[in-house]
Amino acid sequence: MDSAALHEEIDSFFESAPPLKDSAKVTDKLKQFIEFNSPSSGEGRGRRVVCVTSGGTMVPLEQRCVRYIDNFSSGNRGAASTEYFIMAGYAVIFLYRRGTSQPYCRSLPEDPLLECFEIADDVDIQVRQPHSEAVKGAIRDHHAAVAGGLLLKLPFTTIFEYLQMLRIIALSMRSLGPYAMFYLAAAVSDFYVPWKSMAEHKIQSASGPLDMRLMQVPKMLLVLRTEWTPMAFCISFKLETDSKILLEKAGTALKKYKMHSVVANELLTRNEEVIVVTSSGNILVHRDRTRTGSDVEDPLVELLVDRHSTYIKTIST
Ligand code: 9Z3
Repeated sequence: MDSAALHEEIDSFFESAPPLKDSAKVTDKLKQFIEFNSPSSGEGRGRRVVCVTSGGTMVPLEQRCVRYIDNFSSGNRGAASTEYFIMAGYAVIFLYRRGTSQPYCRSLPEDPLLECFEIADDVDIQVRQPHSEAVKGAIRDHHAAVAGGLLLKLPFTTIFEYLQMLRIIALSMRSLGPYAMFYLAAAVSDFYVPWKSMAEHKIQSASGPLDMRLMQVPKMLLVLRTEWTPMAFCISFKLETDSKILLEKAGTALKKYKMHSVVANELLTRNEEVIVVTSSGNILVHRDRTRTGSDVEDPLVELLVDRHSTYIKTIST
């Protein structure tokens, strides 16, 4: 596809998307967060800022949505990576799917409110003993990150919200030059129903089998990389279930979208190992199997932070 056709598709995607609720509020929050952490900030923070995307995007089939198509992602990759980026000194814009895994909450049980707390003497709420350390740690670390201006959390649900927010974030991060990084771990829909041609009301099953034509979601990665934030360090992810095609697909994405690296992962082994595909070769990264509870995101983020440092040095000389 040539560039004019891609731009036309992207424009038509955004024009037909339902307007983002709270877009002025989101832009305002971003402005403050980026100014606070910017290298040129009077407050002298000068932190690198990474946008971590996390969770799957949802494609509604009806405007008053009862049915939808979803992309699988628990959000664990994004949540864990956010913690490691903050530990490495980055400020993180966490663009996440509502209801998916959150930074600092990964070790809590599935229903933390009901499982971690109990009523004491019919009056006070207290933490149940087995969860006490995990709850304290989560509250302390999360509070430190948010109050310290290191973590901004922005939720999305649909593919329309995700791409509109990603564009706003990218345009806001432009001023950071090479200190900006994108870590695009969200599982993004490939097909969608344009808002204007979508049924308003619940599709009726009495009308028989459903025929539906889905449009291809325009690939925004190249535009993000070359136009929205041309100086940012960009990492995308490639997910496949068939190992035979994974590396080839990741290599194609690297070139086609001019990414600095593509992290290739297979669905079944994604928590054990990933392969970082770069123009100078592939690097296998796996979790430290000698430590129980270790994360693959720990060495992965370490490697990417290192590469980001080299990138900043190359750009500034
Ligand atoms: C990934 O490949 C992520 O690593 C996972 C993480 C979604 C597998 P979990 O959230 O899993 O920890 O459960 N994300 C990218 C998937 C994706 O949609 N990539 C696009 C593609 O493959 C490119 S942007 O076409």
